[in-house]
Amino acid sequence: MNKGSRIVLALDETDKKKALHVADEVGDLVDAIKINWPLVLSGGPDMITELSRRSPVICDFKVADIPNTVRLIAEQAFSRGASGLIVHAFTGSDSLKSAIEVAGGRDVFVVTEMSHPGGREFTAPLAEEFAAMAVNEGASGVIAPATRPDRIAAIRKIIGDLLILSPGVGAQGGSISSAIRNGADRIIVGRSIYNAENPREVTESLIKEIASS
Ligand code: OMP
Repeated sequence: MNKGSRIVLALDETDKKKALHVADEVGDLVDAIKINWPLVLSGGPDMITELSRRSPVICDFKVADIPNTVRLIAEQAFSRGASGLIVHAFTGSDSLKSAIEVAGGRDVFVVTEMSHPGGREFTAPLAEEFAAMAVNEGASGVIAPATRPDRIAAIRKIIGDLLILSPGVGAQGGSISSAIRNGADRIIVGRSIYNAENPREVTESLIKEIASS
C-alpha cells in the first residue's frame, strides 16, 4: 500500500468499464484500490491484475474458512497481483496464520468490529479479541468502523502501531475527521468516490479533509 493520500478506494462498481475508468481517474491519488466480490464476480478475477497496474490492490474477500481453503484463496489473490488481503477473525488463529503464511510479507488485514448496524450484534463484543489475535499472529493491520470512532480508539490501544483501515464514511454516515482523530491510518471510501460525477475532484477534496483533520 502506498503512503500518501491515506485513502483506500473501495471499488465496488460492478460495471467493469466504469470501474476501470474510476481506477484510471484516481489510481495515482489513492494509497490502494480495494476490490470486493461485486467487481470480481462481474468483471472476473483478472480485474485484480488489471487494477494492480494502476495502484496496489487489496482483495477484500473477507476470507472465513478452514486453513486449507484460506490458503487456496490467498494463493489465488496474491498470485494475481494483490498486495493485501482482508480476512475474518472469527474462524480462529489457525485460519489467520494460514493467510499470513501465504502473504509472505504482503499485507493481511483482520476485520474487527464491522461498520454497519448489524456489526454491533456479533462482531462488537469480540472486536478486542480479534484485534489481539491480529497482533499475536503478525497481521499488518485491522479494519475498524468509522461509524463508531470511539471503537477505533479502543482498538488502537490494543494493536499499537499496526495499521487501522477504516470504512463507513459518507454513504454509511461516518465522518473522516473523527475517524482520523481517533486513530485511523487509512480511510476506505467507496460510493462517495465511484458514484461521483467527478471522482477525481471528490478524492482531492477528501484528501484535503484528511490533511486538515
Ligand atoms: P462505502 O460504504 O460505499 O464507502 O463502501 C465501504 C466499503 O468498505 C465496502 O467495500 C465494504 O464492503 C467495506 N467494509 C465496510 O463497509 N464495513 C466493514 O466493516 C468492513 C469493510 C471492509 O472490510 O472493507
